[in-house]
Amino acid sequence: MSDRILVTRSSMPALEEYVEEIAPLWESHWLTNMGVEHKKLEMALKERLGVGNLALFTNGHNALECILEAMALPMGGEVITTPFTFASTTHAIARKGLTPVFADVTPGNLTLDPESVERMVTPRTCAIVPVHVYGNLCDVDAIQQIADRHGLKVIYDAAHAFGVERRMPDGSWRSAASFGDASMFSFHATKVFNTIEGGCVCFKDETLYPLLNQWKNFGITGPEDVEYVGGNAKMNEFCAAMGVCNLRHLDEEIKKRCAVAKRYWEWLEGVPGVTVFRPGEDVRCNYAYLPVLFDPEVFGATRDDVFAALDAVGVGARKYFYPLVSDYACYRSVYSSDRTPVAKKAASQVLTLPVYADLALVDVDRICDAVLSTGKID
Ligand code: T4K
Repeated sequence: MSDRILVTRSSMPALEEYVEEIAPLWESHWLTNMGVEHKKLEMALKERLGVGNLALFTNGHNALECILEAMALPMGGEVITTPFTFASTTHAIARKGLTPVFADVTPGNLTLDPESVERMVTPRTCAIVPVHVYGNLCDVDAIQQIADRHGLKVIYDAAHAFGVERRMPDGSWRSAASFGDASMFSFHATKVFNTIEGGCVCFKDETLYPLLNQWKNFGITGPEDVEYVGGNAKMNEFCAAMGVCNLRHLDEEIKKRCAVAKRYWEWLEGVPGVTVFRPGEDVRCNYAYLPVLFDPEVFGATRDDVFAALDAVGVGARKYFYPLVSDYACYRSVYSSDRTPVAKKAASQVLTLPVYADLALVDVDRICDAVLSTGKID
């Protein structure tokens, strides 16, 4: 392998297509503050995700902070969430003056374990923030039942789940955006669908739309009125235009990712000590990440051995998500990862292998070869 292969590579439209999309901006000189491209992308995303309410943001993190604020949760209230995630999920909760409470994940797909969530509910609990980690859908039905029983809001961190759909009992398909009270998606450059930087939130309560738009624009409610202490989290026209272009190619991108993922699974599924996560029949996957667990006792090599072996042959795998958020310097004096043993074990064994639309299958073969030669399998 001559060029280094990284864990992902941003999808981009043809340069000509993007130039055509942004050319009118040279006429209008309208570059941000909810312009034409912003409106166009919001409409297209609502249609794609099958939702009535959607607001764009500069990034997924700001979208999550904003929707948490919009839910008017009580200051200091407990929010049950997962430690097996990117820093953003927990930071958003903490930065909004709420108290993150970590429940454990299920070994089946590393999303929040509903039984563990239920055990963490106290009179101070006000919300659940589950994560569809890697695009693996949470047990949305069980989580909703818990929320309904205890009167809790459910705000999904769906940063990884754009394009993921689930088959409903009547045979119809529903996007990940349709569960809970709200779902945040990230459109960062590393995501299946990107706007360079960007994100959105989809939500059930339509009265939140003006509020979210005001909060992402300094709390301005009129030419001479500022009613809220808002921030600035508006997506600009160049990012929105990137999204408009990328959305046109999304299905093709996911199809190519699917071929890459299937090749990995052909190699790795069934290998003793190796766990891969295939989606169930009732899920349309987006193949956002390719997580693999290595059990050193059985595989004969640790996750770190595999990471080093891949690095040596020019492959930049990543340890998403190690360490657990509860082990970060900013949280570990308050939390113990021993309380979430399934998440702790997964974090010690997980490696996410490269996946992106244009990754050549021959490179997948070489990566898998390097992975398997690290283990002590006969
Ligand atoms: N919730 C969850 C569960 C999340 O995973 C994230 C973000 C969020 C919330 C917050 O959403 P945003 O506010 O970001 O919209 C990356 C991303 O920056 C971050 O968006 C993502 N999760 C996280 C899992 O991964 P890093 O620090 O690992 O990225 P970096 O710069 O090391 O890039 C990873 C690889 O991606 C590179 O090796 C090559 C490729 N790459 C990177 C960039 C920046 C590209 O191909 N193009 C690029 O422009 O955090």
